[in-house]
Amino acid sequence: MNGRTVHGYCAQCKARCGSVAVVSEEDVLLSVRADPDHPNHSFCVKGAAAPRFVHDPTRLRHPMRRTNPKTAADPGWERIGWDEALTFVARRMREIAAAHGPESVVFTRPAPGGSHAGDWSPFLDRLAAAFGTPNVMTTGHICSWGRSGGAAHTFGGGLPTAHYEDAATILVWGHNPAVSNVQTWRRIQRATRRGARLVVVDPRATGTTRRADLWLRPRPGTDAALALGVTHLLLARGYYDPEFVTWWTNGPFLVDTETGRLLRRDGRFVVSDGSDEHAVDVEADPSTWGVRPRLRVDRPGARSAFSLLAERAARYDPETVARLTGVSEVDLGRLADLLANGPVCYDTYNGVEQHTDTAQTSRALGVLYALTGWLESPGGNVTFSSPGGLPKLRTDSSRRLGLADRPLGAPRNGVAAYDVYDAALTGHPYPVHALVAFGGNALLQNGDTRRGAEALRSLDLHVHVDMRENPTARFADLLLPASTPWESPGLVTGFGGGPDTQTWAQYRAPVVPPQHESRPDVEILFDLAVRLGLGDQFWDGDVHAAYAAQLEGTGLTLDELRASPGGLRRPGRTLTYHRHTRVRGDGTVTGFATPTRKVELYSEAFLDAGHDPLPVHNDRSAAFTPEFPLTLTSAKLRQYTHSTGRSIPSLRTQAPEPFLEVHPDDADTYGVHDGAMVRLATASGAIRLRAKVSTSVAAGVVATQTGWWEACEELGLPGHDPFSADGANVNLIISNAVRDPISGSVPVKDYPCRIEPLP
Ligand SMILES: Nc1nc2c(c(=O)[nH]1)N[C@H]1C(S)=C(S)[C@@H](COP(=O)(O)OP(=O)(O)OC[C@H]3O[C@@H](n4cnc5c(=O)[nH]c(N)nc54)[C@H](O)[C@@H]3O)O[C@H]1N2
Ligand SMILES: Nc1nc2c(c(=O)[nH]1)N[C@H]1C(S)=C(S)[C@@H](COP(=O)(O)OP(=O)(O)OC[C@H]3O[C@@H](n4cnc5c(=O)[nH]c(N)nc54)[C@H](O)[C@@H]3O)O[C@H]1N2
Ligand code: SF4
Ligand SMILES: [Mo]
Repeated sequence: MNGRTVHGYCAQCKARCGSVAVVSEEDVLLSVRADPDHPNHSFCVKGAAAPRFVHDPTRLRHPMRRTNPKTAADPGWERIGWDEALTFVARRMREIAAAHGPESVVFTRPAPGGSHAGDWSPFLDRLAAAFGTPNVMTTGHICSWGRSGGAAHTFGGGLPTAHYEDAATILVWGHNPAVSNVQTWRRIQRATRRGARLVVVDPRATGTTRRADLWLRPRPGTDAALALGVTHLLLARGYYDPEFVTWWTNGPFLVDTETGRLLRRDGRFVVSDGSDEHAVDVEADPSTWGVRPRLRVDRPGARSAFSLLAERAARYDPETVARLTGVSEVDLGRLADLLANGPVCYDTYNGVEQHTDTAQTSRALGVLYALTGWLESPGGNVTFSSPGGLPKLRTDSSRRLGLADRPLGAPRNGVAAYDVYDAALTGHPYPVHALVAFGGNALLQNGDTRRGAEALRSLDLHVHVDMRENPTARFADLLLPASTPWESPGLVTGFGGGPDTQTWAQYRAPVVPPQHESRPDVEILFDLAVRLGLGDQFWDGDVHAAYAAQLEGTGLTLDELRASPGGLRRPGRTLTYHRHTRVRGDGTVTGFATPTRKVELYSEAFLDAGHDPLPVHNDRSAAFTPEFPLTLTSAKLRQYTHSTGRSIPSLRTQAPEPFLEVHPDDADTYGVHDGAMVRLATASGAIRLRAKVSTSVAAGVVATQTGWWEACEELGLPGHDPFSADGANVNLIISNAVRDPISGSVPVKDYPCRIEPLP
């Protein structure tokens, strides 16, 4: 192919693969492939489809304003100019803030996991903060909270990164990296080739389970019971690390059996060495305590957290766990044996994030992992330092929607769509009047699609910036064309995942110029900030000055990065093993950033908020009635991120239609045939899908995908009406009413349903 080659990285999902693009003399993007010299040197079909994403004929071309009411099927888009559009938006945002407070303006973005929002979302957060609203709507409550915000209730920060390179046993729980992250999958495959054992916990057969040495297939939503069952075996068989647990967890701390609170003496926590009880200073290096705490303490009035955990876990004996989860006693024992064979690292994701007990499941997994003792060790889960980054603006988040109801949960990080819908429609706890959306597709990707549409119709101002007019954007007052990542700049100061990639930094110059009248999100954000009078917090609109600020502390300059378009290795260390044991200059020990400075086997914060301080399984079997006996779950497809990509022929040929995986026994029971259309119904409605009869799911479980709405004209494949029972929008039939009381997650991965054949 003729043309120039341009190095960069693909930002279409968070794998962020190093890329080499070929661009014609006319600035047409001809091809994109993996950069073999980049540490993230694998690629996927979505990245390879980049030329089509850029030059897709159905892209938005210019800013547009609605001329018809929001109840009309056709918005009556009218072309306008950028200046007019952004002047209007800034004026209306200021008016609404003056009348109702800045918190009545909500910002939103697509999930960085499946979009290029990672390139610019720090600036969106900054704009929200500078404007004075605590409300950025995200899908965090069903996406990443369990392994980031939720894990903080056990580890003090998000789940440390699995260090596959040196692991002997790799535990992947509720995650399918073979589809959802090619870089993680590359690492895991390299590790298994050198002999690491792979254990996967997933109710569905996937590319990841196919490579597993041990595949456990629990019923959806029973993961906490399974984790507690393994915990029981680790404790009963002595397969835990007594040193780590004694010195670095709050296991030895005594709990008042009356109140459930940790005992304190002069503000210090109390341990027992078997003869005496001692108050210990958790800020100090525990080797200076002068006492070796016992793990099991049971005396009248007080017991150790470890004893209480052991007692809790003993409720989950193998027979009980087999009954609750469907995992055999033999397999449960095998998993315990493999965990005894370290180093062990683990990763987890959406499979355990989308349930009514996401928070307790996150804790159950964290506690189980802590017992192995491999945290922050080579081949375990480790914390990389990340120099650089945008200085954060201080804001008051106390009025953030949802935070009063779930102070420990996902609202600490972002606002759930259902709270925005409620606020817009009921005015509770205060009204929402405006939505400023840089992408995202809330109506397709959250339950209660119809209520969501009603809420969007009620807004005084709704701006949507996107490459395409998705069904959520159709309710906007203004629709503004965004550039794809290939037309936008991007800066990464560490690619994450491993020591080789976390030290890699790269500036991506736009590979081709912005198409049509589109503009990169980062430019639009800076322009809007200046028009809102917030230019002083946005480097007076100079994006590259902001990048320079982001690079402070990295030892790199923007000029160096520009001169090395494929990226370069950042100086300095990013990984220190056993960082919790480090003693600082003032004599305090690093420890963990939890209230007890230890990994929390026992969470007093949960207790104080009215929740169980120990991990517990929430039995949802009563939700499954004779009317809705089957469990509906959902998963990602290799070809698409969420609701995007269906118009791209190279992708759509590979995954042409929405489908439902059905086990042969259920197909028999309900009269469903492979390849025939089925009606999938819940208490909230029904949709139509093509049945794929297969043992990929266990009997009693059906699985589909989200995000079906767009047509592919070239292949003659239709779109799907996301509001109709003739469509395939699974979130149309999922209600947000039942939630995890702690995190606010919704059971989109274990939802009661039934199936019927369609003529
Ligand atoms: N190709 C592609 N890649 C993506 C994305 C995409 O849309 N497409 N999205 C990105 C984003 S935002 C995210 S958050 C990640 C998500 O990445 P993943 O976590 O891999 O996403 P899922 O496929 O939703 O869920 C993972 C697995 O959980 C299993 N599962 C379902 N129910 C349960 C359960 O009850 N228990 C357990 N243990 N497992 C269960 C599913 O069968 C599935 O195989 O992927 C990112 N990468
Ligand atoms: N039932 C069920 N529901 C789910 C899930 C599930 O497994 N089951 N998964 C959940 C998960 S993990 C997630 S993360 C959410 C995803 O939810 P969302 O993030 O809302 O979904 P997307 O489809 O990725 O939204 C993409 C929209 O943003 C646009 N876009 C992409 N990148 C950019 C950009 O850089 N700039 C701008 N301006 N626009 C951009 C795209 O063109 C598209 O229109 O869905 C959640 N919903
Ligand atoms: S996995 Fe695919 S879409 Fe994601 S960054 Fe890599 S090439 Fe791009
Ligand atoms: Mo996600």
